[in-house]
Amino acid sequence: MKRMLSGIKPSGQLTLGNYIGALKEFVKYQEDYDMIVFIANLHCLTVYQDPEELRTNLRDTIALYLACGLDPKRSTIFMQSDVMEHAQLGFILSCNTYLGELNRMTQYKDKIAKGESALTAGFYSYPTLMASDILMYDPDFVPVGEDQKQHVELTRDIAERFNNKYGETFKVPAPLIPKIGARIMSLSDPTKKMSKSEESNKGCIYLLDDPKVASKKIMSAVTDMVNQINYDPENQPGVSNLLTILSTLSGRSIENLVNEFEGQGYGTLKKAVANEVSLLLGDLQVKYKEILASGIIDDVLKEGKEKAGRLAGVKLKEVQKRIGADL
Ligand code: AQP
Repeated sequence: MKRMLSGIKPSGQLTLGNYIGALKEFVKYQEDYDMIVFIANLHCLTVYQDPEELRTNLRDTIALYLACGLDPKRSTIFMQSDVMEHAQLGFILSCNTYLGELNRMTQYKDKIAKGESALTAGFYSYPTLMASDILMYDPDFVPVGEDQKQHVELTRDIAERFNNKYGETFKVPAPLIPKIGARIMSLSDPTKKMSKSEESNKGCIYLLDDPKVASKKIMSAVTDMVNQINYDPENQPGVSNLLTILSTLSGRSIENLVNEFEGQGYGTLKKAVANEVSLLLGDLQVKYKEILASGIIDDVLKEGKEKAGRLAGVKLKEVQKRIGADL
């Protein structure tokens, strides 16, 4: 069985973007792949997190993983910081990564372009930790949103470099990008990605939003003056984003939706999106509450830590042997 690996950073409440671009896909993939899914809590620390909030976000993230349908019997679900080999391999890989490569990472370049001066060394080097998260488990595929493709490309370069220097050690993974929904945009600024750490939360639907609040955000989504429902991300990004959300949640093709809404106003499309999103949130939130009440989260994490820890222990030993750190 081919292996797939992915993680989500609990740097805030999970969003509809995380659901459509990642969680919904993970649940499908677990049917056909050996899925390894982790909660990337070390990655959150690149910017300050309130410890109490981080703890809450961690618990909510795991509960939402399970509520979305990830099955701990089929998939390995664990917390990154529970498997200490990640940080150790991350350092070894950072010694096989050039500064020029890190300087070219989009997220770093964006922050520099915005003139941010208080960036941490962890933020600068986190792509090497991400490479470690991936290469540790020899996955065949890494499912990612469009914005994360660059990280998988860097990971591939690091793996190839290491393999050339020290001998075949890591499988070189391929990114897997969903055809639709790889980039859900902000409702208030559809030229920007919907992000959990967005400053104003008007553009972002959180999976734990009250469905009424979520509907309001959708009804106020920014559209355009064209007054025609077309799928045209460049010229009509807001309307195209709404169509993408509706298509991914309803399972209907965009073409089919464009035909159905032909000649109708944006309000009708928004209502249809709000209904679909409300149904999703209502269902997820019932399951989320049941999971929190059942107390299974600790058991899931314990089992995940053991399963992932076994694989990581073997891989790190192999790496240590390759680099001569195994006396
Ligand atoms: N808007 C999105 N559309 C489609 N996919 C998305 N993903 C995130 N946002 C969208 C996908 O979710 C997975 C986990 O991402 P993450 O939460 O670990 O990191 P991120 O992409 O940096 O998410 P945020 O919300 O933008 O976090 P902050 O604001 O903290 O930086 C990935 O597969 C990602 O592509």
